[in-house]
Amino acid sequence: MELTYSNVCPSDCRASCRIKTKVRNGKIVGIKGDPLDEYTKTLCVKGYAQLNKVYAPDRIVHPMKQNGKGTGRWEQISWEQALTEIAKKLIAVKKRNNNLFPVCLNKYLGNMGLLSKSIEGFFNSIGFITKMVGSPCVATGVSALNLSFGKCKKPFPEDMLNADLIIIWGGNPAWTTTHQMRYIFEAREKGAKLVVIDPVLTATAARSDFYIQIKPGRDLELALGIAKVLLDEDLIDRDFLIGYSNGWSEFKALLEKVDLAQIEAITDISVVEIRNLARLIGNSKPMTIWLGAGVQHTATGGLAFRVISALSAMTGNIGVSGGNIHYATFEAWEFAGEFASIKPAGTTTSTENKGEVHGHRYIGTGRFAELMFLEPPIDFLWVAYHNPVAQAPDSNAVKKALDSIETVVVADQFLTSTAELADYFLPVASHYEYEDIVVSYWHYGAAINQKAIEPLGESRSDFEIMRELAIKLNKLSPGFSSFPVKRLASDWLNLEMEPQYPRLGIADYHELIDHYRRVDLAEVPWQDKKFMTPSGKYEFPLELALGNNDLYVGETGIYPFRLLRTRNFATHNSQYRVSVCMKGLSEKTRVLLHPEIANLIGVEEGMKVKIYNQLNEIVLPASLSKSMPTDIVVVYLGCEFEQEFEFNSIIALVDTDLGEEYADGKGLAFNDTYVNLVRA
Ligand SMILES: Nc1nc2c(c(=O)[nH]1)N[C@H]1C(S)=C(S)[C@@H](COP(=O)(O)OP(=O)(O)OC[C@H]3O[C@@H](n4cnc5c(=O)[nH]c(N)nc54)[C@H](O)[C@@H]3O)O[C@H]1N2
Ligand SMILES: Nc1nc2c(c(=O)[nH]1)N[C@H]1C(S)=C(S)[C@@H](COP(=O)(O)OP(=O)(O)OC[C@H]3O[C@@H](n4cnc5c(=O)[nH]c(N)nc54)[C@H](O)[C@@H]3O)O[C@H]1N2
Ligand SMILES: [Mo]
Repeated sequence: MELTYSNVCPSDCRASCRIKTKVRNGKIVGIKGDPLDEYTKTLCVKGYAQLNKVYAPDRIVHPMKQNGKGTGRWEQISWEQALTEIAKKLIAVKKRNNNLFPVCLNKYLGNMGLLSKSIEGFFNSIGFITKMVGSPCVATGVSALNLSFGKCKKPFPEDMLNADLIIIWGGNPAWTTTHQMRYIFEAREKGAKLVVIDPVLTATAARSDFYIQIKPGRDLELALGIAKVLLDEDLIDRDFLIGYSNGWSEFKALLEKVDLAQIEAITDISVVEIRNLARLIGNSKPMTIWLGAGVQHTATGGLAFRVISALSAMTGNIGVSGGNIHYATFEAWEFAGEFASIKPAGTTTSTENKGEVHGHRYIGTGRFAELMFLEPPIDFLWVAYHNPVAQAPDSNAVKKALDSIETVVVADQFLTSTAELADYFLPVASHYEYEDIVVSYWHYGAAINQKAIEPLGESRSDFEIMRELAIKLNKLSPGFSSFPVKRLASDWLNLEMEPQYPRLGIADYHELIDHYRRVDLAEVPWQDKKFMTPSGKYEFPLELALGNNDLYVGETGIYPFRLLRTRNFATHNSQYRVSVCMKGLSEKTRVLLHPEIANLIGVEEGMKVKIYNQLNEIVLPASLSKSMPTDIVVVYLGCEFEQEFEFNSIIALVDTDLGEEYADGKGLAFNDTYVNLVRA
């Protein structure tokens, strides 16, 4: 018998594709894009590969215990044993310390389904713990836009069709946001121009009308140069500046002092080129800017975002159709907060913080070196929806921390490099194996994810794992957890979705099976020009003190090349790389460099290069390209399956300039890593 189900890809991705899943005799036999969703009606290469990923031979579907971290001596154990032992550890920690601060949660966005919040719910239910919070991804960018606009809003993705000029600044949608390319191409056919600003001639840059090869981390200076020309040549919108912005006169005074020759010297972009770009920006109406991950992963990324957004404000491109900033919006995620507001058993004193029970100890995500020095120290770590050994900066520091923690539990589908250092591996079900809901932070589409097949082997959803653990804890130590274990997953979904129902025009989330719905955010944000800042106006960044251009220059003396690790079309962060299904598709990991550098160190195409810095050294074959700048090298993220190393072991933990405004901690400047090269 063949049945069709509605699913949705829960990856941390802009697309959140709706999927139609064909199931025969309990097995998935086909997946394709759901035609109901005009935006994501076809899937990306990773999406189609999910069919193989679900049944991949290396997927782990039984709980396991490792006899000595990193030894590989795993034994299959029962859920009963796994949950009992883990529960006993938690009870012991509390007994020993009288609190649960030695328990740490490290979670990110490996799955954006609503039920993922059950993990926070569970930990809230047992007490105040240590949480690694913030975002390795958007913290800097969201903070910056929050400061400028009061809230990070964006237009409908289709609004790009109305633009006369599209600037893609530090992003590579041809690989990371493929669905959007259709609209970019269509806008171009209608006459819009496409500008790409990226140190690398990416697949997106290759399709642009104008490509600016910027030096990494010099976006702030380029944006200031453009703003200076806009001012000098009177390409500004006075009505917006006078009526709806704050701090313009100070910002203007600052621009008056900007020396274009100095900007040219810093950015290596000629004054002529800066002028041309500024004129294009000033004379194209409407103009829209896409802000990608590249800029915000640099030390001055936050300020750069603010000055780049100021280009839109100065030219009157805010609040107009075809204008604005395309980044992300978490306004689409205003759920009831049921999981977040679970209070620990027996607690009455708790203050509200961002709708969440407060009292936990917080530490920024990725800060594993600091984690090791907390007092009281961490004895128990739960990792879910995240692969920090592969993705956090300084992998060796992460490994050291994992090694030092008494009990590490990793919930995942695959034995990731983080899981290799766990004591317990809990096998989670794939999204085809339980019901959930995903709402997109890019196009605000809300989609149901139906249970299409039974969980493989003994795998369980994270929600079931947390619920069962709460039951087990209370059996061993009555009252340990206040998690409402009787509530079914569907009850939770209904409760969390309640505030969303009127915004989606539905009364029950099952209506999403047959109906395409988007959260009712405005197609074009800020049309009323009422900003959500304290002043109610668009805020220019006043903290900017010019002359202080070298906020962070890295260790360029010893390590002359800047290293960028960027995303690959065939992998998703660290995912798909350990899965056999992507072998052969994902290109071999190579270090991309300019022939001049290759010549300097005496290597030819395919020969091995040692990339090294203060953290580590890595050997990779060279791939030569004249399109590369002569002072940077690039490695594509997530291609290193079958490699013996973690690439992030050479990536430094460098703070960005912003992040707290969104996520209790600074963002991560992955792209401020410097290396040297030598023939291996
Ligand atoms: N296929 C695929 N899609 C994905 C992902 C994936 O891993 N694979 N990951 C998802 C996630 S988590 C995210 S955050 C998004 C990210 O989506 P994008 O923003 O498109 O991310 P990147 O590929 O990191 O692109 C960043 C670009 O910035 C450039 N860059 C680096 N440093 C600088 C700089 O200092 N200035 C400027 N102007 N540019 C710079 C890089 O060369 C790169 O081309 O993609 C999502 N989609
Ligand atoms: N050098 C460098 N490092 C970077 C970046 C960079 O540009 N350069 N980019 C950063 C960015 S933007 C991001 S977003 C981060 C991403 O870093 P991560 O969040 O670690 O991303 P993934 O590698 O996708 O890991 C997600 C993990 O969740 C697992 N998973 C999937 N579904 C589920 C589920 O339902 N339950 C559970 N328990 N697990 C599940 C997957 O199998 C996978 O192991 O990486 C950051 N790291
Ligand atoms: Mo990300």
